[in-house]
Amino acid sequence: MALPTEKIVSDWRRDGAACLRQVFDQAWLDLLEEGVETSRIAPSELSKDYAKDGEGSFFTDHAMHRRVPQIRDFIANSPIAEIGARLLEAEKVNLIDDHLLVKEPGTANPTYWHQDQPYFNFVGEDYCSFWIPLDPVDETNGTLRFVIGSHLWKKEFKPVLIGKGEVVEQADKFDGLAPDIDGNPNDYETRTWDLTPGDCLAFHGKMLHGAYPNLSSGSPRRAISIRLTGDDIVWHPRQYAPAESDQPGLTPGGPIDCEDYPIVWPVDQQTI
Ligand SMILES: O=C(O)CCC(=O)C(=O)O
Repeated sequence: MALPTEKIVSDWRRDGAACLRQVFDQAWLDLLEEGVETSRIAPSELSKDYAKDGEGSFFTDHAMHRRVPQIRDFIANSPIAEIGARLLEAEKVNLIDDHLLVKEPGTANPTYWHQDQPYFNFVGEDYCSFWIPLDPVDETNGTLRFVIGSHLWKKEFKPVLIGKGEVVEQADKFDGLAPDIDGNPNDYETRTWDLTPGDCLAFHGKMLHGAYPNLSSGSPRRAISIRLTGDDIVWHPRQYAPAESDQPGLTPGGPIDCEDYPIVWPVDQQTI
């Protein structure tokens, strides 16, 4: 197993995103693919399709590990939890969400620029999303885009619906809207990576990121974002967040351990 090197850890702390090459072998990818296809056949009530006018499909769903054994198995037993612990330099790692993001060929929706953290019921810095593609991806079929260093701006922007760009108006206590990155390309350093299955992208919760549309004619882009947190994360309910913000067992400012946010690392303390 290829754990992140010290250089990768320091790159991701500095830049807010890093590419981890060939961290999942074919057996893990096969299991994940089986889980993703099973999830797509039986979507949950949290699923959405953002495609404009029914052209193509930008399908999303959440928390598949609760109902799809292969996804649970991947999160509990593949290298992902240890990679998360290494990158977050954490004693304990919780799973916050597993988020399916499938952009079919011929889908004009970009993924709008956003940060992840404002969608979730917690605050802290030790948050990392691992975006794991099951297909080769590049700019033509929807690879991710990042604004390098934006996780250090000390700003949190209002969340938007990622496939539509509509602002979540209820979310009022933020630093306004994300800046217009594409309208001012010289003002921001953006970065993308081409990926093959086995690679993944790791990025911070306050990292401004988006993705290209999938304008290819025949290259699907199936990906799952596994979102992990480390030691400094505390409960901070936000009523508009899509995840359950009513957790009677949790106290604002206290730890997030509960059934919805299971421990995945260390292995002997797993509650997933
Ligand atoms: O897959 C995409 O298009 C967007 C992914 C994303 O924004 C995320 O995983 O946080």
